[in-house]
Amino acid sequence: MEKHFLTGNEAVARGIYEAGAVFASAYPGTPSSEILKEVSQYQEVYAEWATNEKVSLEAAIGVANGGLRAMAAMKVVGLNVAADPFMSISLPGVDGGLLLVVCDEPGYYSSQDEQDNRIFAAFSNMPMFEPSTSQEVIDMIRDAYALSEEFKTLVTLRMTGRVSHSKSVVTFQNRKEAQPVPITKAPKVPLPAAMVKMIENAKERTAKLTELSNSSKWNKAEYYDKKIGIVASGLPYEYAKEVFGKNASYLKIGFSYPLPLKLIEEFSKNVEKVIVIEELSPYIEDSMKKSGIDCIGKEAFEKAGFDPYTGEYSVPMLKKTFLGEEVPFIPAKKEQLIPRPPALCAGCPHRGTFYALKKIKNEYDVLIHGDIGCYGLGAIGPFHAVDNVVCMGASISMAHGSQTAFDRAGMSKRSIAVIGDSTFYHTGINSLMNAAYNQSRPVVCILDNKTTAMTGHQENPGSGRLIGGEEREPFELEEVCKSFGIHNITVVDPTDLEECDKVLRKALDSKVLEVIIFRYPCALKKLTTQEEKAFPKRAKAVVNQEACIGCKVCLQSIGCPALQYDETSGKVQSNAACDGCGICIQVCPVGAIGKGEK
Ligand SMILES: Cc1ncc(C[n+]2csc(CCOP(=O)(O)OP(=O)(O)O)c2C)c(N)n1
Repeated sequence: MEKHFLTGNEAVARGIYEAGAVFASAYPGTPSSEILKEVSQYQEVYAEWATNEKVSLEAAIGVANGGLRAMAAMKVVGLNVAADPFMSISLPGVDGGLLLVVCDEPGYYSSQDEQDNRIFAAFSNMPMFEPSTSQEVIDMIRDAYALSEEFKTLVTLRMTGRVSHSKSVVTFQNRKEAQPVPITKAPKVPLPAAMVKMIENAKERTAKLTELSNSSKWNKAEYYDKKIGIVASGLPYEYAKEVFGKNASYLKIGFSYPLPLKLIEEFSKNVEKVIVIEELSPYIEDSMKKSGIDCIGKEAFEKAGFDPYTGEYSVPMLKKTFLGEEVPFIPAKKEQLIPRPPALCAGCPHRGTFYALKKIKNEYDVLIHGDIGCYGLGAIGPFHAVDNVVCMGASISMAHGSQTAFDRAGMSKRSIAVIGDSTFYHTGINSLMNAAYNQSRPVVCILDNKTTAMTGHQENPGSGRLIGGEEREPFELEEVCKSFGIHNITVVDPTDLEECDKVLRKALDSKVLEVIIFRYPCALKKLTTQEEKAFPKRAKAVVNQEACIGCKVCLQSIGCPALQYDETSGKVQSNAACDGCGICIQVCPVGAIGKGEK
């Protein structure tokens, strides 16, 4: 038995491999992104990036409907995109093993929402497991597939970012090939007559799963001192053990939907008082209180001055709340802190697009709808070129909506959408189809950096590679747009500022839907053979120290990390991070920046 040190996400890959899964699909998003790349290391499991989470789950459902084991993985808000197949599969169910891995993110370090997806399990009446260590991830996956096949239902493994990214020791087992499950004869079609039976079956399933949850090894009481009994799930269970040690007893909830309320009641009778420790919503606490089981939950944290409904829990937080112990906060020395606001990378092609958009924004009456990706940084300094962002794909639909309303109201205001290539293929494509068919006329800017940069360069239909690295012909965005009957499509190099300005002005003055594709690969992308030819390496920028007047226009207008101000000389210098995009050369008012070596 080999021992290894794995992150929760690596353990997911190992878990589905050992459990005999044959298919895995995902759309990237922190904290789940690493899962699929890890899966792709196992030859036995076919892995692919889906264009979005709904597609990913539906593909996995298809595999399970064929009697085989599959997994779909996504980040917390990915489940919103996949909510239709997720909710809809609850009644008809599946034949083969179907696992959904969803990585929640208390603290929303990189998500547009902090929702607690345990609620989704209760909403859909489908079982959920919640691991707190990497070994549990693997073992729960094995059980999840068995449960999925036995009850013909999707099973969700809900992780949180801390579990996804923390490492702990696991023991490897050999892969056990799963036998294909015979496919049920009756078609799984949600016709009204069939639904009556399906609803009955689902109720029966929930009753049986509730019994199972009450006796499951994943819901386990550990008795030490019985003055305090702690009910906890996920990582907060580990925090609680670190804080209370043997001064409390524990009921760890690992099979968290259906909740084992009988077991919780029994546990609460065996201890003097019960404390519930769970991040985000009071999912366990509310159910206990509704069932008449007395407990202390979120209010204890509130009394201690915390907001327990948002963000992560921590050991110091528990210590302060329950032991009154202040963990000393060591303030950082201000003089040692270097301000590092988030910035586009050196050489990022989005920089040119936002420089041009900012200029336009100062001159035209425009509403700029942004989207989710590295280009979200266009909303902050030095560009301030985005007015609002909602969720993936929303920029084009919002621009369509606002432009239609402005035009109907006789206003001259123009609407602009700014969206990345991966986000376009994710859901923006539907929005563009809608705008084109309904004949509205926003200006749609697609920032085509040929990759899904923000989440770590995952492939998408325009990136020219598959997950294993093999090259394939990319889709051409202009052809996709043309197929919607859009005629005004312009491709521009975002690092050519004059051209960007010209193209944007022309589009804003136009009376019809305009698509501008700002195309240049991400500075950090490993280029495909085709891209290497189309985008040859460029010479780095060099600041002529004699000519530089230290006006800082370059620093203030483009915020490039490859430029820095030297206090001693009072001049700007370029550094090794320079990628040669040449944007600084174009913004310098005195022509002090030129090209150096490649
Ligand atoms: C529903 C949903 N799924 C996934 C994510 C994670 N995510 C944030 S931005 C992004 C894609 C960014 O790629 P692209 O649009 O090409 O822009 P880039 O970062 O390359 O500029 C992803 C997958 C998310 N925020 N929401």
